[in-house]
Amino acid sequence: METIYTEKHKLRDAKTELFGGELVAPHERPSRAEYVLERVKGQNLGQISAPEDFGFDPIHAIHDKDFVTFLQSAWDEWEAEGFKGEAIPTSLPARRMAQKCPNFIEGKLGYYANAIETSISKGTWEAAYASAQVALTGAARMQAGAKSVFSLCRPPGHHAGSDLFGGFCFLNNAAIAAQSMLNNGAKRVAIVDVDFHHGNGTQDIFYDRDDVLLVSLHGDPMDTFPYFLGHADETGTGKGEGYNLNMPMPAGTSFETWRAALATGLNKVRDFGADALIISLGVDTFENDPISFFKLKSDDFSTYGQDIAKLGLPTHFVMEGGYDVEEIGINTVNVLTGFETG
Ligand code: SP5
Ligand code: ZN
Repeated sequence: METIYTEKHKLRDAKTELFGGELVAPHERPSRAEYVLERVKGQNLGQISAPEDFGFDPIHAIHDKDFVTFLQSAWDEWEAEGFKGEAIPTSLPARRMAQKCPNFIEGKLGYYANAIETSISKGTWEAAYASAQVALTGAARMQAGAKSVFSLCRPPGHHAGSDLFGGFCFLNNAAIAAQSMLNNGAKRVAIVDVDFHHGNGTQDIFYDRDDVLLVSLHGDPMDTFPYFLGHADETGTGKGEGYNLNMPMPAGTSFETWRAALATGLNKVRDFGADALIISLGVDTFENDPISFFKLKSDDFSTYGQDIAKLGLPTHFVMEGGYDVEEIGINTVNVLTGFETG
């Protein structure tokens, strides 16, 4: 399997994450991608290629123009104010408050944030743009007939909505890749989100559409991030009704239980008649993940990679979360090699 990767991810190197009331070193850090890359090389997964540049059009196909402009200039505007720390909002439009986007950067940050653990730092935009181009290059490989491809995206994307950032995400790489496939001839694309957290951004983007099926397996949002979306009764709206399947699961969920939910999701994908499958591949379901509460072991990742392969669909793996940095490479590449042997 080919891997798409660029060193530009290293430009996303924030110093702060708001965690437990403290500013700590971010869980979403550059070494994550380096562990994965080293394991891809060590297991001889296949060729590693740099992304092409598809420009802004495929990004604007998913994200509001004003939001993209905000992401591009946020750090410069923040720095110009002389603030000493990284860019974090202090005031958010809670219920009934989101009328207008303010002019001042602190207000703009609040307007566009769905979570405030994620500081915007110098280089964040450049890395987020490059990460989207990685996913677009993966999508182009699929259009060209690849059976599978791994887009080693960083920063991740599935919490980013059309005009919202947060949850360590800025641009929704998987959504951008899905739309690009649809714009280039695919009729139906399925996204199966196996990251521990609900793919709230992806859900928001495709909620009223019947050409993209989203299946998400995740920790119950009553008990974990992103808290406000991801319930089982969120099934889509309008013509999108029935094209969103959430499977929230409780703390301590075992692989056996999780695997049965995956089987349900994959059956849904089969019935949908997808031309292609995108896996939002987060490995924060691992038993030792520092911010999550499922109990998957390293071998389980190989097993579910095989399960996914049995669908027989062209499959694009897009990297999302996973924070036990020592094991993230092993667990990620186990899914990919499992898929190849499955
Ligand atoms: C892409 C991705 O996986 N994003 C996750 C963002 C999670 N951010 C909020 C983390 C809150 C952690 N609370 C930890 C409780 C630990 N017991
Ligand atoms: Zn996650």
